[in-house]
Amino acid sequence: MKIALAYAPTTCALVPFVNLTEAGAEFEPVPIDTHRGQNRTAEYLRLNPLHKVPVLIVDGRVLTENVAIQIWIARTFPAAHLLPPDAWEEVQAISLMAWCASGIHPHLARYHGPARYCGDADPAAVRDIAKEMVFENFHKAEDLLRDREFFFDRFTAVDSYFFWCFRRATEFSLDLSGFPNCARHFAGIAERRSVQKAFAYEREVKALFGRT
Ligand SMILES: N[C@@H](CCC(=O)N[C@@H](CS)C(=O)NCC(=O)O)C(=O)O
Repeated sequence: MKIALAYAPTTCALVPFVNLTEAGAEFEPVPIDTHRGQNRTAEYLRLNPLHKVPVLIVDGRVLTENVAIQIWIARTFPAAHLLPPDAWEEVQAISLMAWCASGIHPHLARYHGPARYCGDADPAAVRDIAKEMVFENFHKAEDLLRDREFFFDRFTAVDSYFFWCFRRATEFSLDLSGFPNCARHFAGIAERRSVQKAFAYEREVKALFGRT
């Protein structure tokens, strides 16, 4: 099986990179320079008309949307236990990934690029609201991670997904000191070999793209 992953530094493409690595899958990351519009070329838009990363290409077939990509990885590499084996817990994990994708990520995007969401209105107001929304969601995560190393009994795809959400917030000048459980989870996941490998690859790609 030939697996390729359209990847861009600092983006949510980190999540499938980490999970494919956790699964021991052989895959080829394909670096996409979104700052230079490589996600808007005709070739890329044929893969994903919505010009987003990640895109997973499996033997020429294209899969978009992070939640679906993580489920495919978990089902294709069951030995990695990237989703809990119990049916109820499995759907709880999918619910949490959907929450990362639709409940947290859009607010992070609004905080990062408020001007895209407000026309002529004040981007600072959009940013303030986005911050409130991010924090509301991190409070939920704070409860879920109380006295826990992972969201479930062991590492799952939910951990890498939430890890990316929290990491994105650390890249903004936000005071995250009110989220000690999230910060502890973040530090623990950051130590995993899969994440260190993803960070090393990210550094490589940033250098390739001439970014610091
Ligand atoms: N719903 C998509 C969202 C992916 C997404 O927003 N990716 C961002 C990077 S984190 C992106 O590619 N942005 C570039 C663009 O929108 O042009 C998913 O969950 O996979």
